[in-house]
Amino acid sequence: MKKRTFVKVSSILLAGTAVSPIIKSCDTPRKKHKSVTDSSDQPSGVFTLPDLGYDFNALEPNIDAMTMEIHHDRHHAGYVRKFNAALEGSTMTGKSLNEVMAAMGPDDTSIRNNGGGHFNHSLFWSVMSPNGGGIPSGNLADAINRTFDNFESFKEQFSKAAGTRFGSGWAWLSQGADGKLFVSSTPNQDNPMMDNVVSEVGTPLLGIDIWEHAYYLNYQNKRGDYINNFFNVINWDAVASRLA
Ligand code: MN3
Repeated sequence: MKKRTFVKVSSILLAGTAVSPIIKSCDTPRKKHKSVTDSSDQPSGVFTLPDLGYDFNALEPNIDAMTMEIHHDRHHAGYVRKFNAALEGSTMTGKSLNEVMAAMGPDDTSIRNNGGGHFNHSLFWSVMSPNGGGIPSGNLADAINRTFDNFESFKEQFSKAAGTRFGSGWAWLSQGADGKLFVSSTPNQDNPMMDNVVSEVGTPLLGIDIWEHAYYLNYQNKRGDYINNFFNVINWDAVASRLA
């Protein structure tokens, strides 16, 4: 099958099977973290693969269609499936995704890896857009300038965190409980929501997947180019909407 046909057919298949769009979280002041997906509409213990919200090829040339399709339909779908299986019969059944992130311990291996995988990828799709790029404005720009002096300095720090992570993992821009922003990096599928796992805890606003499956088809070993081009697709409005 030709690549174009393949992508088109797959998009139709995806449209038919995706069951839960990424829903912007509502503000609940007592919550420590903002949701990536609104867990209130999901049955207890049953998490679903969110729709991308754009076509597989929509982020080209920055991220290629084949990578997006495999990443979403196979990698993320696999995390969701294994996460649901791991939750069955566990004490975390019935908790929201945010609650699971906060409650899990370092030894809850399958929930940590697959629940983290579900949380991280749901956020990742939502902070990218075919109309992305540019620089943030408003409150987010102010917060970035307060913490990092200016956007370029933030970009440098974020890119360094992503570029120097050894092996697989993520780099993050997060907001701590004190309201301040910080950049961090986590291995594997860990994230700053995991209170009992990571040292720098906060609400992730922006995350970049730096597993090789996120870029290797197009960029091979040039992780730096992938990180740089990721900035062309960042949906800063979506990032800003996650600020407390
Ligand atoms: Mn990934």
